[in-house]
Amino acid sequence: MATPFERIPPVPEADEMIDAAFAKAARVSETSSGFESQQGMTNLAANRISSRLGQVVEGFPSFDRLEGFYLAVAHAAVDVDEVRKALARVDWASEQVERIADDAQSEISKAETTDEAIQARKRAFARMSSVVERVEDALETLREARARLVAVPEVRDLPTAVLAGAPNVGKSTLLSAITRASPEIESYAFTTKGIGMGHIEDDDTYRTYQVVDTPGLLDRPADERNEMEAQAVEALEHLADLVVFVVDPSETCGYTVEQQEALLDEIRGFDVPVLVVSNKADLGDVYESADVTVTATEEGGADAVHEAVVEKLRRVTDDEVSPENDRQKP
Ligand SMILES: Nc1nc2c(ncn2[C@@H]2O[C@H](COP(=O)(O)OP(=O)(O)OP(=O)(O)O)[C@@H](O)[C@H]2O)c(=O)[nH]1
Ligand SMILES: [Mg+2]
Repeated sequence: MATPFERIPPVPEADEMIDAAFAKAARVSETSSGFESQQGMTNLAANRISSRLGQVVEGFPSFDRLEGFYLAVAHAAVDVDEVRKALARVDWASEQVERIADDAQSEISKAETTDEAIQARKRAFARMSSVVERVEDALETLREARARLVAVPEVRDLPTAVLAGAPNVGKSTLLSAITRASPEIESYAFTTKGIGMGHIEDDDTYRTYQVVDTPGLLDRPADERNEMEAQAVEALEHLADLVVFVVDPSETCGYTVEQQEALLDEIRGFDVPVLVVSNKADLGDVYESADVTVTATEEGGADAVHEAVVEKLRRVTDDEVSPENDRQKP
């Protein structure tokens, strides 16, 4: 496993970070005394906090430098703008803590009594805690983002089908119906944010194909996407050898067939073949111009999609066999 996200370190709680730093600093007073001890405590606490905050910021990949699939999934997994703002605030806090320590150093050096030095150190600690507490909501955002990003599956150099369609049409249900669903996949396949990834074995050619579900990216019109999301869609388009577009003609998804068709028109603008699937056949409606009609929630109800995806992706790989698949041939 190697994704750009797997090394993001755990994001500490503000309280926990402050307590640990002050506890460590308190140990200094056991080895020195007077002004020196107050300065040592302040420095140590500030270094602990600012380096911890710095590790958080550096642990996240630079979203500008992400490419291809991982750029696309970053946007599907988290609100990248929100994460960047949170990172900027945590970075700010780290700098503030260092500045507070610098101010305290000069105050302590000017103190005339040990008591004044102690008071200056205490004020510095109080200011540090308040700065860190102030970014606890940013830390919370990063904690959630980390949980989602470390769960991003590794993308392999395999023929790839990408699921698209309005929200709630049954993309995630279809993904687990047509792929080898490992428990690991199941756990994030049904969340609204978070990537679905599954694999299909082609029993005739011994090749493996991957199917990707990126909730939130290919489910609304282009004019509702910001620039970075548009870039993410482009990356996804690049990754896809086939788009499986799911239509819900029952409209129980909350979108009219017309709205879904508008989205389909956009996807047809991609330079990628499209397989149109009419889902929720059990509810009695059919989308007439679909390539296949299925009921994803019924046992074996989506087999026709499985077969169509295999057939289409096999044609892709007949043209260009990827190195990874080549090795898997017996
Ligand atoms: N009746 C019926 N319901 C279905 C069928 N397929 C999916 N559903 C239901 O439709 C709802 C949405 O299904 P999901 O698979 O979560 O849809 P999605 O497109 O992944 O939704 P988002 O990830 O939110 O965009 C769920 O309640 C499913 O149980 C089907 O074939 N028939
Ligand atoms: Mg889904």
